[in-house]
Amino acid sequence: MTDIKNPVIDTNLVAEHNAQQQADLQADYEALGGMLARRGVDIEKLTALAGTFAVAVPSWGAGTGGTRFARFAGRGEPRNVFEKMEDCAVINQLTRATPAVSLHFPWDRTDDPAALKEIADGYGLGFDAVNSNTFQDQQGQDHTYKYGSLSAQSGAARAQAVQHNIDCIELGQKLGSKALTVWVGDGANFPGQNNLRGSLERYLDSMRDIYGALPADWNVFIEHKLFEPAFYATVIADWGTSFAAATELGPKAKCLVDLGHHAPNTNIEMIVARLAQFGKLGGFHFNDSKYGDDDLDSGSINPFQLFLVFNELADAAERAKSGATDFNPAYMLDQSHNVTDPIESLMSSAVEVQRAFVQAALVDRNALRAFQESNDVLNAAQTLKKAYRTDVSAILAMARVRAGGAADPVAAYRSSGYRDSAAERRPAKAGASSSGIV
Ligand code: AOS
Ligand code: ZN
Ligand code: ZN
Repeated sequence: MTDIKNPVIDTNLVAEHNAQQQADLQADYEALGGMLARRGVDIEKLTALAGTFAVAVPSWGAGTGGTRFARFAGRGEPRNVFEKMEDCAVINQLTRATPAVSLHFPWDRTDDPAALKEIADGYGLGFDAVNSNTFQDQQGQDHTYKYGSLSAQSGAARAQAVQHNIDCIELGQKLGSKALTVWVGDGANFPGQNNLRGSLERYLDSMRDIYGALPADWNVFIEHKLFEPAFYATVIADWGTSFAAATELGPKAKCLVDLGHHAPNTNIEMIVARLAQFGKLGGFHFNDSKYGDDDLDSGSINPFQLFLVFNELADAAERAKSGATDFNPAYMLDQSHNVTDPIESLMSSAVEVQRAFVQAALVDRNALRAFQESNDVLNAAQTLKKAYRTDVSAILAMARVRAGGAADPVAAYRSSGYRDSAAERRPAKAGASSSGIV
């Protein structure tokens, strides 16, 4: 069991909750174990594997999100990075699947990174990739990003955006991060607004400066997105451009796949396979969507797609193992919670991503290969479905309980009364939101 020095939720409450669930969980676990044993699968191995899973929580996801129409504030929302960390601590304490937080600057900027790190340590939290923000202007900023940031025509705006990214790296270093994620909204709303090639050339020049400031053990993740806020042409619109940019920059530059950043029906698992094949898969922003960059909870719309993504990741991990190479993409959530309690959404989303990870490990890869080689299409497809249809909930719950988390994180959270106490402790700041349209 991983000990957390300063747990936010009373550990007795978690223990009581687990004791109440114990008999049912044990029965479900044994039934599943028996079924898996008949398939030649050892449930204990899968439970141990589930315990290794980790996905980072986005600090901005702890606040209620919004759309371009409105934001309906939630009760007890975090008002600063320290309160966001407290919420993230709850998520990890109960799920034991989110031991790191991905910060976003300047939203989460602090003058006292040492204090932030110390608090995070107490919660048992580390820091994953830090995110820069040049998609909105900040108060008192000299040059606007209205017409772009890293690719802007204005050299002064570009220099300011480069410097902001370098500042993010420096702050991230103090916190123990090892990567910078760069997403820019740069692009054009009208044909003719920008020279399409010139914009990418300027973006690359700026990124070269940022790349040059990366510490030796850091990576930079390039996040592509089809459209929004640019509605005609986005500078880093797709994985092809992202791949070209990452290749141009060098080995420390990799591509980040946000599941919501593609045209509807895009075969995202194939993008994952391609990037993994060429050593450029840096990480993920997990979420789900129906139409565009909806930032819905992971697995809420298309859980089969999430499973197929993890099926490619499992394949890539197996290949890396046999080739004795490294394969370690960063897993992060990037969601906007408009109508749910963000803590509940982030906990259940982390569990959904973990579920896909475990289901992918259930795929009988030898059988799949044999069916593929003999062109037994139906059985190849059924091999994937068999793993996907297996309800691994008891494995996930058992892994949580063994690690000190809650059998049912949402139920335990609700019974803790955390949201009520947060609402009392954190009266809303009028008109303020450090999260926003994502
Ligand atoms: C924007 O659409 C992206 O998903 C970025 O990852 C962004 O930095 C994040 O969503 C916070 O706004
Ligand atoms: Zn994202
Ligand atoms: Zn997005």
